[in-house]
Amino acid sequence: MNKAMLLACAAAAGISGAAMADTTIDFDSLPGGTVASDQYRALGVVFGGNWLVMGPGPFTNPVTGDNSVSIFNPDAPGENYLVSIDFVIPGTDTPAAVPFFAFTATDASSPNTNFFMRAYNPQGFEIGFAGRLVEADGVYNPEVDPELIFTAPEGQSIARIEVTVSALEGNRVVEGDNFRFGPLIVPPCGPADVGAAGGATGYDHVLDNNDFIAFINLFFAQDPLADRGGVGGFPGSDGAWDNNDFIVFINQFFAGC
Ligand SMILES: [Ca+2]
Ligand SMILES: [Ca+2]
Ligand SMILES: [Ca+2]
Ligand SMILES: [Ca+2]
Repeated sequence: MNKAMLLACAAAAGISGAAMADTTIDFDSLPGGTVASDQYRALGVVFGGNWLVMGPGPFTNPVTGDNSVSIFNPDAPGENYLVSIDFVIPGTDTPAAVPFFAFTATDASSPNTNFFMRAYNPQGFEIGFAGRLVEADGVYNPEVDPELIFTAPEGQSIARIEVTVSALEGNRVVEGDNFRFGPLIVPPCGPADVGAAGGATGYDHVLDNNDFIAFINLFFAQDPLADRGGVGGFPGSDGAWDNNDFIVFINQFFAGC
């Protein structure tokens, strides 16, 4: 391969990397000893449970920078433990979702500690997981500490992650670094969320007048999205656009998110 082709390949790789628009939380901006919780809301992430920032120090195993994060039960390190991650629209309480996440577990207190990250969609259903057994060698070694990556199946997204640390014996502590995810999207607020600002067709995780305007437009355009009711006002499409569709839409609207 000649030099021009190499440069072209490098440029193409750079473009595809940038297009992913992912975000990495490296825990390096928080002092060691801090529990990560709400500090990354501006990035769209809220940590739940004991995500204890570690470092800098000789017994810390970060992937990048000086800091890592450890997960364990602060009251009983010898017990199995569960923590969580919820995605939000940056700086708000509005739920959000992502198509993928990644995290690198770098060390454990006990050999063969089970580390699992389970992904839940905006409706609360588990859609998959990433996990592995983590050794207790006391070092970060990329050859044995690969980045764990989970990508949502086609048509799905990840709103919440539950992380478990478990082992047969010894302390249940897993250390890791670089929580990576993206890009954040706003999931619909239930089936009635068919409108956004200005009455435009779409969704914005808010149920308001815009959804009525958008629904009425969809109805008169005989859009399949508006055919959601049949005889008797029961949910389901019947190939007719009539009063039954309004009954179902109004019920869905008042049912909320
Ligand atoms: Ca770090
Ligand atoms: Ca390791
Ligand atoms: Ca809406
Ligand atoms: Ca109908």
